[in-house]
Amino acid sequence: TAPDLDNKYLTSPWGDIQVGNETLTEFVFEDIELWADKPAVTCGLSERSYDYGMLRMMVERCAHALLGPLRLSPGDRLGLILPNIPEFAVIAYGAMRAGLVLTFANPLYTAEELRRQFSDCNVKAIATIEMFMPVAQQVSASLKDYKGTIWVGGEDDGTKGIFGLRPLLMADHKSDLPDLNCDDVCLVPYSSGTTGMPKGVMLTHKNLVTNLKQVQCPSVMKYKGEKGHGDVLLTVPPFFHIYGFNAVMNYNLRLGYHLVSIPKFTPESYVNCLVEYSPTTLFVVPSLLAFLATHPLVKKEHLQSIDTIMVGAAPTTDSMLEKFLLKCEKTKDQIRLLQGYGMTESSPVTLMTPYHYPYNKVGSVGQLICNTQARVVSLTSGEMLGPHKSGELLLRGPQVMKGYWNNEAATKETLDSEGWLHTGDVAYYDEDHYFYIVDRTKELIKVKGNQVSPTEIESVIMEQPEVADVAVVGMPDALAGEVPKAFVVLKPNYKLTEKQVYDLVAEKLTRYKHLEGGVAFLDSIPRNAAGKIMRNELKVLGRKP
Ligand code: AYL
Repeated sequence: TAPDLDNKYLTSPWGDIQVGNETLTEFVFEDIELWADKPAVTCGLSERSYDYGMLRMMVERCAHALLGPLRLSPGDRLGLILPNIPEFAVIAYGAMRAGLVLTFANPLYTAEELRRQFSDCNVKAIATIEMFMPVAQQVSASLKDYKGTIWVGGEDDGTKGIFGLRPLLMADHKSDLPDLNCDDVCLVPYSSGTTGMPKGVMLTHKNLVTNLKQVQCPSVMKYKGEKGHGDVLLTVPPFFHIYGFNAVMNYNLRLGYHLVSIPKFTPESYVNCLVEYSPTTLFVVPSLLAFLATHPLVKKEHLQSIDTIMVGAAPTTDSMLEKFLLKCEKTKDQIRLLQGYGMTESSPVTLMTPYHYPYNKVGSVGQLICNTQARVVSLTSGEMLGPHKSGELLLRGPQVMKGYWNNEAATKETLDSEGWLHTGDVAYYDEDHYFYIVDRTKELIKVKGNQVSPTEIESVIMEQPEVADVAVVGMPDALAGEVPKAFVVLKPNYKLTEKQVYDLVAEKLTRYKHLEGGVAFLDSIPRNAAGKIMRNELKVLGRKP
């Protein structure tokens, strides 16, 4: 199967399927009658659990309440500051059924990070839990035309515009639910894309539903069990990231599986879930695979129920996969280690290893999923490259975003006129059209699967009066994958210590964005003629002891 270079792109070996014309909530619950009494989503910490019938009823009531007492209108933005708890599903599907547009953020974000995102996309209401009520109140105070806060696990407080989720659902409000269009934007997650600050990624029902269908294509992803017949999935990827939201939560609830998750990862709570729920499938990021393979708390006995592990969101090494198999004393025939590759901008999946893939493809992120096309182009000439030649990966398909919210310039830079998404990743494909990710041309730093925008950290440091120039790059890290390191140029006669720079960032940004790679002072930042920071040079410099 030589690539047809004249054709100028590769197509999926799985062919094309019908794109989704359902709305997300409708699609997820389409087959629910087959498993209405089966557990849908469980909190592995509190053991709080809803079955499918209960979940759908709560979703329906939530949709009515959002348009009723909350006074939201279809198209309004709802911001979630929620960890992985069962009520995440209730509110997310309720919001989508009501025609609202969801945006979510890491609940450990600082007020500043949340304020920036939520005011950028005009959030009108926030849903959160008790622990984050103070930060939610702080953020909402600066939002225009704010309608109210939904307090999961809390009670009403009419004077402050606070609505307890339980009383909202118990009251069984009735409002007019709108007719929805599958081309409507329903989710705006934030991603820094190839450059700059995090931007709102406009995803439609069609984007998300089509991606579920593409991944579901039976030849691509197959679980041991039949639909809804007892497979238990343990997930760590957060529902507030596109991986956990679409590729895990929506995907598995659509198929009737039992989804177990924990709101906060600790080695003990995770191992406890392995023992308590005997999951058949794990969804992980590479740093969690490393945890399973190397942490002394995780024993061979804990891993016996597992037959499939899905790894995505950052590069995984072959040696880590081997270490994991050694730990469970299983062979590649007994545990399928599947990889997925994608971006927030593509809902997210574009490449996946098929359920049965040849052993000599270990290290590959797989093949193009249905309806997805790729080009690998030379970084210098932009020409389409043949097998085993590395270049920028471009992707096209019905799962690719509509564009960035309120940012035409960034949209134009990322989505070209022919609809190709410029990933900023360097990849090659082999003679069988398996893809391998080898590098990144974009600035993005990935810390334990989390996106870190160097621009965001740089802008915090730049605010300091002592600072003349700054550049942040990702340095390799055995556990986290990468960690950010800052290179700082001070103004003449000004002083700052490494610790002061570290603390400055730590105060403004959430934990995984802290400068664990260190701080170094330079006389100048290397820039090219166009003024662009030469990040590769800094990465080499940063490695020197
Ligand atoms: P974002 N290998 C190497 N790098 C990867 C991989 C992978 N398997 N997956 C994602 N990346 C990097 O928006 C790559 O640089 O989406 C890419 O451009 O947070 C960037 O991460 C996108 O980061 C799944 C499960 C895809 C998860 C995802 C990833 C969603 C992350 C398919 O099945």
